[in-house]
Amino acid sequence: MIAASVVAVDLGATSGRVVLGHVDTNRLGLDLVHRFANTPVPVWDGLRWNILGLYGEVLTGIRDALSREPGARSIGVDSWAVDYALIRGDRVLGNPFHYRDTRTARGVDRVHARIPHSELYRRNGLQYLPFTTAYQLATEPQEMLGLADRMLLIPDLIGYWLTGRQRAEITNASTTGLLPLGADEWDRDLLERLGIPTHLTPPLIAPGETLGALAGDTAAHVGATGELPVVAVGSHDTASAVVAIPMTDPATAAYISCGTWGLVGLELERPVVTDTAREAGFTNERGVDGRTRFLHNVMGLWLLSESVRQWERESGRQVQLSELLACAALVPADRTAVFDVDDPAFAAPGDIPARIAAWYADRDLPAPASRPEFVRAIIESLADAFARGIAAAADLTGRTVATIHLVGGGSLNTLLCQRTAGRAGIPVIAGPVEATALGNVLIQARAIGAVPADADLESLRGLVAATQPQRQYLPQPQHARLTS
Ligand code: LFR
Repeated sequence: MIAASVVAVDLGATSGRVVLGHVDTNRLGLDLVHRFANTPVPVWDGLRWNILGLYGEVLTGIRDALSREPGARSIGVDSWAVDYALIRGDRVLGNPFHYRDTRTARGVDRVHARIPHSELYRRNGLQYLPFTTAYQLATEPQEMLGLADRMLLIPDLIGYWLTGRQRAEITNASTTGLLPLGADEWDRDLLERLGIPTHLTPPLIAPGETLGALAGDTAAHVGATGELPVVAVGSHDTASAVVAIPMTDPATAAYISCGTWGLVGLELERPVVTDTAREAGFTNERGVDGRTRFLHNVMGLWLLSESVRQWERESGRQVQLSELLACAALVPADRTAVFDVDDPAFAAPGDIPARIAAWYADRDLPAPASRPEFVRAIIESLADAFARGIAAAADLTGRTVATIHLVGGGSLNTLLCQRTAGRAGIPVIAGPVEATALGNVLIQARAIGAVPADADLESLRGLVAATQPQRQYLPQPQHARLTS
């Protein structure tokens, strides 16, 4: 097999990165080329993404990657899910909304007035999340839907701008709520019942297929010398992350993909859409190679990063999270009751510490009294939600979980990893931190032949397990003094 380099673009809700991946059958390495902040913009009518700014950063990253590695063979793009742009011809009709914009509540009411969530769940398998694309589309004025001829999810929009080709990558398309379980076509009947013009949905494309070559002007701008294909990857970031989770025994492994969100669950061969799974808030998202991501969305590191932003706003000074975490590790675990991290009160940007304090006050419980105590309460509450999520996933599927893989930014948080192992009573294997970018790289590598075309996810994960650093955390008694 030939060693190859590919370019992975990974847009997260708080930061984006462009990396070079180097792959052959025995090697998997990443070079971070360009990292940039993703700062949403509050406009009078709601919270929007600065999509053109992000695209500019993507181009800078690709140009830098190609100047470092002119022989790079392909590009793949992934991002957070559910958000979209409406397009007419080649024009984007306005900046896409952020899924944390509160207008989505109106869409939920409108959709559920026509179709209850229990019926939607049987069709699309998705847990109730107020920002699922179907609800967002229900807030669009009719004249906007009438004007548009396409809806493109964020990675599909970036792919369109890079190549001129409009497609919907299937793992991300499954987060719209408009894809029926198990079918590779849009749910036309559902679209019609929701009053969404069916022509808005682009043809689907699967991970591993080629979207198209970099368009001429773009190729010149980024310094591409030959034809450079953009390859569809698991364009939903969580789909890419799960590709790179080093689960050596998928039958007994659970995962937590922990960044802005904590996605807690299992990989299954088939969806589970029982009433109990729906009531427990479990989703069945489409994975790469037809797998099912059976998981629950937990609020994730958002609580921590948004608290830090609030403290920085208040003090006008930078807050060092690493110092806070070290202090938080010294706060006794039994000093704080856990709070419900999934309470919708924590979803929108703003003063999260005040909302946490209010959560405790509303229940006559003592609230954290210092920043380290807030941080400890967040960590304990996240670890508790993670442990409950794993137990529920096991229960709903009849599986026994022997190992929890924790990947993404959260895998660097020793206190979180330790407390998750402690609360779950199951060993946690932390890493890789850049699972999403690695998953993106691996699917490109398979598409261009740098690893065998018939390599299944287990062998791709074997490569991750053999090459990427991981750290094991064993369950410890609840009150043990923690070192970080
Ligand atoms: C993680 C993620 C989740 C999705 C949320 C919103 O980055 O993609 O999987 O539920 O963001 O898009």
